[in-house]
Amino acid sequence: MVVERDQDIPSSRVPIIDLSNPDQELVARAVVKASEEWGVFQLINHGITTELIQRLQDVGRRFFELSEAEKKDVAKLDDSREGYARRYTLDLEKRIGTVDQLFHNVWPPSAVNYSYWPKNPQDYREVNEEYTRQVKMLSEKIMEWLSEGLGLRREAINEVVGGEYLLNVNYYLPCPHPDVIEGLDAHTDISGLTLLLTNEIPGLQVFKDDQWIDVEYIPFAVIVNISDQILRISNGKYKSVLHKTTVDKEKTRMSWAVLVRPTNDMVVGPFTELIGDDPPKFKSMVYKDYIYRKVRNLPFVDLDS
Ligand SMILES: O=C(O)CCC(=O)C(=O)O
Repeated sequence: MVVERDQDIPSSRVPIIDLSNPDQELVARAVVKASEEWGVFQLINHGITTELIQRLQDVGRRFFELSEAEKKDVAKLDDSREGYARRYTLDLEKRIGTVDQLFHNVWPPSAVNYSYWPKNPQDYREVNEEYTRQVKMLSEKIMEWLSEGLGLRREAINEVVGGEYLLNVNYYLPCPHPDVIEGLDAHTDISGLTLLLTNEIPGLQVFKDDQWIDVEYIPFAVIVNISDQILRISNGKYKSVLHKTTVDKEKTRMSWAVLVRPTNDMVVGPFTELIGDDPPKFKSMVYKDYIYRKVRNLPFVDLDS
């Protein structure tokens, strides 16, 4: 397949980029353009095998289909980011958001706590470790292109935002009343970059040009969201995409998000090379302080100019 639609992107369609195109400079330019204009794109022929994706989705689905009692073996504890929990939110229009979620770190080994990884299915760990290896190579390639797109060394972005990888599996039960129930309410991701797989049930929407746009389901495509920390280090050149999810009336929707994020103590702010005569658009912040403010909805106006 050739690179398609990345030179002339219709405004209502999330860019689709074919990584198998031998012209890798064209691919790199398409990734940079999509990150500047959309903050989201879909990758096809990305090198992660269909078989591995099917196995990842199979072990994830089998975990969520266990009884509540069995899933509680990996329950999230109060002060932990990791573990299994059901999440409820209420948005400004009083719609209830609900999703079952499993979080656990997948890389580096020093950040991995296997007590949060399901023991059932038995091949859960092996499959997730192999997926982590492959998705990490893909994310590093994307970060190289994004660094070069800023005129920087290719390792520059990875050195700041590539410190940890956190897996978040979302399980959205169907609901016949989509007018009152949604999945995740509108948000941008706190991390640097998110690489997302979904099952065949559509439901992801992204905000662009004042409207919500459905992200079409492309089998085995990896959806890439640029997130807050890449927005900040690029001094606003790359967008952090606002997105939300809906639930299906009849079928369970699932997604697997790998969040590529700085280590807690990393100071994140615009690269000095990108600052010209104007003051930087964002102040530098320790990543854990950024998380603290964002999860509590504390304002950033005193920090971002
Ligand atoms: O389920 C999806 O498609 C998106 C998930 C998401 O936005 C998230 O995990 O932050």
